[in-house]
Amino acid sequence: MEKYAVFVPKLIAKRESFAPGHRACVGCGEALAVRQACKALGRDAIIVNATGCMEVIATPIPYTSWRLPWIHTLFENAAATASGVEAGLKAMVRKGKRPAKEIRVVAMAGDGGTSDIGLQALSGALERGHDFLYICFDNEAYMNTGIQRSSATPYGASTTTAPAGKLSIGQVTWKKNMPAIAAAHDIPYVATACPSYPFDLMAKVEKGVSTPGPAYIHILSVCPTGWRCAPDLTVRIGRLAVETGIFPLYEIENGKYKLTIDVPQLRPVRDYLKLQGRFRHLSEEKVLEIQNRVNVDYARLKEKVACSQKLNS
Ligand SMILES: Cc1ncc(C[n+]2csc(CCOP(=O)(O)OP(=O)(O)O)c2C)c(N)n1
Ligand SMILES: [Mg+2]
Repeated sequence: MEKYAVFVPKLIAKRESFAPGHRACVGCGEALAVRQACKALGRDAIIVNATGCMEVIATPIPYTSWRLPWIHTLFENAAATASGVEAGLKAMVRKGKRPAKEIRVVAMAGDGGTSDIGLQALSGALERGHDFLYICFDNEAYMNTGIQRSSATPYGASTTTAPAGKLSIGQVTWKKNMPAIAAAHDIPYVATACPSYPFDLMAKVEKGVSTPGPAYIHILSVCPTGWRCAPDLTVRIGRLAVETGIFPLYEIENGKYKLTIDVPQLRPVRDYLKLQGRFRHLSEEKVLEIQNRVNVDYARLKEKVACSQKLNS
C-alpha cells in the first residue's frame, strides 16, 4: 500500500477552515459548498458573511465553525463591507503598516442577500472594481427565516410566502438570472458551480480569487428542508440540476462563455422536479412549460459558448 501512496496526487487541502459541529440541517448542500470553497481559498482569506443560514448555523455565540477571519454583515451589505475590507488592506500596505502579501477577500451571501436585498451593494462593488470574490450560495429561498420565496426561487416551487394551492402554483415568476446580472458589469470572472461537482467548484473558487478585480460565483445549494427532499439525495439532486440543464455549469472569463460540464443530451426536467416536494403539485402542463423554458435557456447559453469559441479562434 505504502509503495503506491507516494503516487497519489494531493487533490484537495486536508485542512477544514469551515469546521464540523455546526448546526446545519442534515444534508445541507450550502454547508458542503462552503466547506469546499474554503478548501480552495487556503489560509490567507477574510470572509465577509451576510446574515443567512451560514451565519446562523456556524456562529451561535460563543461558538464558531470558522477557522478564518470572519466578519458578519447585515443582510444587505456584504459586498459593501468586503469593499471596505479590501480598500482598507490596500491602504495599510500603502502606509507601510502591513506587508504586501495577498489576502483574499471573499464575500458570502445567500440568494436573498444577493439577488434581492444586497443587489445594490453588490452592483456598486462590482462596478468600482474591488479586488474580491463574491459567492452567492443559492438555496432558492429565504431559508433560515422559514422558506420564504426570493427572486431566485424557481417557477412553480411552493414556499411559505408563495404556497401552492387551489389558486396558485406557488412561485409565479421565473428565477432571476444573477450570473447574467453580474456578467453585465463586465467583470473579469463569473461562474456557476454546485457542490455535487466538487473539483469544478474548487477550481472556480481558486480562479475567482486569483483573478485581479471582482469575481462572482453563483453556487446552487440543495436545501432538503426547504425543497422537501430526502437529505441523502443532496448530491444526486445537484447533479440532476446540471444534467437536466436547469442549472448549467459554466464560466465567463473576460466576457467569454465556456461550459465546464457539457451535457450533450439533457435529461428531462421531470427527473429533477419529481424528487422534490416543493414541485409535487405541478401538472403535466406546468412541467412541460418548465421544460420548454429550460430548452430555450440552454440553447441560448450554447449559442453564447459557440460565439465565444469563434472569437477565440
Ligand atoms: C433588513 C433585514 N430584513 C430581514 C432580515 C431577516 N432575515 C435574516 S436572514 C433572512 C433570509 C436570508 O435568506 P438568504 O439570503 O437566501 O439566505 P439563506 O438563509 O437562505 O441561507 C432574513 C429574511 C434581516 N436580518 N435584515
Ligand atoms: Mg437562500
